[in-house]
Amino acid sequence: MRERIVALVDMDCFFCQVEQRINPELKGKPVAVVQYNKWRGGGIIAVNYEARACGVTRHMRGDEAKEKCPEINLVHVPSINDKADTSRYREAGKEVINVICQFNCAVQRASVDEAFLDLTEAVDKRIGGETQVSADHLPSTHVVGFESQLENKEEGRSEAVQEWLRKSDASSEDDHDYRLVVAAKMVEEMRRAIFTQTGFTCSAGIAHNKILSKLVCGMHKPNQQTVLPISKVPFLYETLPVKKVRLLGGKLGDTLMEKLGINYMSELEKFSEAELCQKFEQRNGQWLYNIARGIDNEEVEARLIPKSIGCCKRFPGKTALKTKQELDHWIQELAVEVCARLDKDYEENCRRPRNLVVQWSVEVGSSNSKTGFLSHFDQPCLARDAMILLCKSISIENNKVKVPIQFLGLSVGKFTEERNKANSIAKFFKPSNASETKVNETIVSDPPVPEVKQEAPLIKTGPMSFFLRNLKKKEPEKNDERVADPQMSVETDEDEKEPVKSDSDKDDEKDKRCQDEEEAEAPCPQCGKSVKILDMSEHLDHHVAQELHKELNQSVTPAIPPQPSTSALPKKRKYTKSKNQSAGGDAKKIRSIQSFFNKK
Ligand code: DCP
Repeated sequence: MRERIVALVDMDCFFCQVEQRINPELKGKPVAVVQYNKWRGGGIIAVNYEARACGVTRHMRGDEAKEKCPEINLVHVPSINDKADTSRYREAGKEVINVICQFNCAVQRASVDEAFLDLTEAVDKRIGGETQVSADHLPSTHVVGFESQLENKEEGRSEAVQEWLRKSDASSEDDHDYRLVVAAKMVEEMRRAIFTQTGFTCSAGIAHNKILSKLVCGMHKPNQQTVLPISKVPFLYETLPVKKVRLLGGKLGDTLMEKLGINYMSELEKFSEAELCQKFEQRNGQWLYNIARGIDNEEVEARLIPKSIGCCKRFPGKTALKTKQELDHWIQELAVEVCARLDKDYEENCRRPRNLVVQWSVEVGSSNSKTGFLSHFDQPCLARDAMILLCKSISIENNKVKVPIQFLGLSVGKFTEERNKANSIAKFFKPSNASETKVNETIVSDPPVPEVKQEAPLIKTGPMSFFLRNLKKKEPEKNDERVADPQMSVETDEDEKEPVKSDSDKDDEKDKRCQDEEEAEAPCPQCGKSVKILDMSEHLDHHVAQELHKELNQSVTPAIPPQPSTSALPKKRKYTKSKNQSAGGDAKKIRSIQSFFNKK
């Protein structure tokens, strides 16, 4: 199998660059972006490289930064109703993505300021017509394992790149390195285009997979890129602490180090696959065995829009939320932001979320979350549902919260596209030839769940718009390792940035959260059967289909095949054009319904 070529593009001190573009007077000066609050000048969330040179770091308070670097410019994140407004940074991130998309590769937005790119095909296409790549084409490239002894850094870098180019033979059968050479040239061009079109600089990591590209991306910052030839992985691993690897920054990394008694990635290679599987379960074991050899099969998932939309706020120290009213107030505030962003997202992407997640922390180092099924997208419903979800899980007596809340987050996710609105199952049965033709010509990969749900007679929403009443409580709750740092009062885009944790921690947390969300179950309001919340839409969809099926059966007579059990529901259904569907008529519609059920 030919090796994938993956790049990670990460903007340099992104929020600072955005502020410097707005106020060009700040260019070339030390700048930090501060999430302002009254305690010691607020918390710093981004520091530019000039300020870093003076010793200013993220997580310092504004006052501390001033002590370190008196000439520093502290720019406050804009806020609305005491809540950070990060929209200018998100918009700037989109501009960058638009430039990247000009380069015809699969792009996975990984956060507000970084994206993974799969350059495999683009590189293969280029190789056909590519003339020689010279060091001049790679003016900001570094190559792991190729270092020069020259004192002058730039001369040393250039000499090392030339050495790498000499060794990467385009004509050799093993052309892995040559493909990386071509990719490096392409990423140089892309980064130049990003700068020309947006004014922002970025850095990049180029390797054969996501984990490796992420590992090397930050090695030479700002405004540079680093390539990792596969043959140099052992060299890199020799001094690479286990916890630096994406997905190993959290609990798995700790357990790994403890159980195997290792500190560096190179030590992991000594363990057999069987040993690793026995100690860390099959899936983890195999993954560990592979990653110890620089192998990671995770694809770049072509995705330009976030998987979830959310926001959060910290309430450190004395500001912790102590009453039901305070909780209610902040849930309302968070819901305003989520809904505003949801509306915008709907306009841009025509999709609706299926679930709602409330997260909270009562102490540093602990985090809890609850997931509910979401059917209404307006602020009052979302806030009410979130409040119900939260109150089900925390202790409140006489309106007092037993253990004050230090962190609160709201997010919605598991989006369903409504692009095929006109093709909803309900409309499928409408006797309009025009709409029918349209339906028949469209391949629908995911049924348009929300409309159908609302049209279905039995699913009308009561005072609660999702199935909280009987939501199963998952124990224990304190396994979602998010750290809430009382020193920080940073609000971030839940999908995009975690305020206080390393990237690897973030990935681990996300995995855990996803797992929790996937496991949560609730009884179906129609048949009472316990169904995974994430499968609820599809399950309800099945009821809708049954209802429609029944209605139609009463008006027309053809035989209908037995209905399938809900467990036979596939994850995704494809409605393809069948011969029988080419013209209007009830009998033909019935045949379509039959095939709908038969496919299950
Ligand atoms: N961010 C945030 N809270 C954090 C971390 C980051 O709000 N705890 C925001 C500010 C950053 C942006 O996200 O500018 C991108 O974060 P990065 O971790 O990529 O860091 P920077 O882009 O600031 O710097 P670097 O050049 O080191 O990537």
